[in-house]
Amino acid sequence: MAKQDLMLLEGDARIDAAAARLSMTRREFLQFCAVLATTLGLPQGADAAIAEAVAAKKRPSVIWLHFQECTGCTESLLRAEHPTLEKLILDVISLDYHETLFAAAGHQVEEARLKVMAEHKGQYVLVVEGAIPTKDGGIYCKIGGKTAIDLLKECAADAAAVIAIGSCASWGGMPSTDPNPTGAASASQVLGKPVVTIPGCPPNPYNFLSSVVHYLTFGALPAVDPLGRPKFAYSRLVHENCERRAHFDAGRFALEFGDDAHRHGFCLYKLGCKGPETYANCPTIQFGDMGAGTWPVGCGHPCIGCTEQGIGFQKPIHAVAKMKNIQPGVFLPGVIEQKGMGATLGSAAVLAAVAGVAIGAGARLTKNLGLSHKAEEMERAKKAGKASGESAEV
Ligand code: FSX
Ligand code: SF4
Ligand code: F3S
Repeated sequence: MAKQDLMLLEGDARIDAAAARLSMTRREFLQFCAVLATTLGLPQGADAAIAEAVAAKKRPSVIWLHFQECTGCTESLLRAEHPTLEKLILDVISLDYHETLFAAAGHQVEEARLKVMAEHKGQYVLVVEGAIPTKDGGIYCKIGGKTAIDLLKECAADAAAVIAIGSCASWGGMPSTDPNPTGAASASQVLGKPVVTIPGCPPNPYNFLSSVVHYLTFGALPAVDPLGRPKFAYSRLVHENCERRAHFDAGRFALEFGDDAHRHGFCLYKLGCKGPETYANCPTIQFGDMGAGTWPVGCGHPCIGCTEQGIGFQKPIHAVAKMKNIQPGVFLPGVIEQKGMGATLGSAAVLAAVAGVAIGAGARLTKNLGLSHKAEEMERAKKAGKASGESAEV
């Protein structure tokens, strides 16, 4: 049984060994386990349980299948800028079959897969990357003479758990975009049963790592929503935790890529940001461990809703999002007031306070969007009037 306190791991040589394997100090390793526990929303003591599980090195055998996709899921795991992430993933799992990473080829690889399946019957974890073409008997994706449909069913039959990684395997993703010429379907559709899904194109490697660590620590994958998505990662809208949310609430929007508002880091809603209808933790965990701002909106591009079926690769990029939740965000970063356009912070605060109390959040939203129209007019007037070449205030 896992020890409930980090103090109890004091002097445990396995912790030092695990830290050394990952090129971390003992402190960094324990801190990392604490971060994973927090990401997973686990109670006190879970950090010690995670540290003990990772240190014990009981790595589940993993068979990783590739179907219709770009291999971005694998790339995002392995090309993570933080070397620790890749090391950790390969340390907590035993990646026994992976078509992209295998040095061997052909019959040798097929034999390896069958061997892993026989030796770890009922115990291995099956990871599925890519959609499965179902049209015309599944002939549009064949590996070793077998269709993706047959391979998936064969490997899933004796798996302890199935994880669909990326939007393609989770709900069809890009290959399933209209008119879906190959009949691309999700792993769960082909298997006819729910599987754990980690959508995103690519998905965030931390969400995969956290799910696997949960499995390693507690012997089960994390709690999921009705779409099979781990709740710890997909229960909040991107819009709820977006660093530009204060601009949205203040009615300050970029109207064109490269305009002053865009350069000032204002909200991208009017450029088609799908954050208000997309569930994902991108703004909180970000990508690549490169520091603040390393996620689509942080880089100045609207969220395209890559995790959401019916939005990513389906809804036009310029189409404005449907507002699913207009409650204030959990975390609202401050706004550095910029000169020139939009509402002042003071006026936005008064508006928000008055409107929030008196006419409710829905009306407040309407007001705020109205406020932006004023800003739009000002922006247009400014553009029409000003000589080109004038530099923006950034
Ligand atoms: Fe690519 Fe994976 Fe997108 Fe799909 O990611 S990053 S097309 S979700 O299956 O390789
Ligand atoms: Fe962020 Fe997009 Fe929401 Fe604006 S609309 S606050 S850019 S998620
Ligand atoms: Fe995808 Fe939007 Fe996150 S495009 S990566 S869900 S910010």
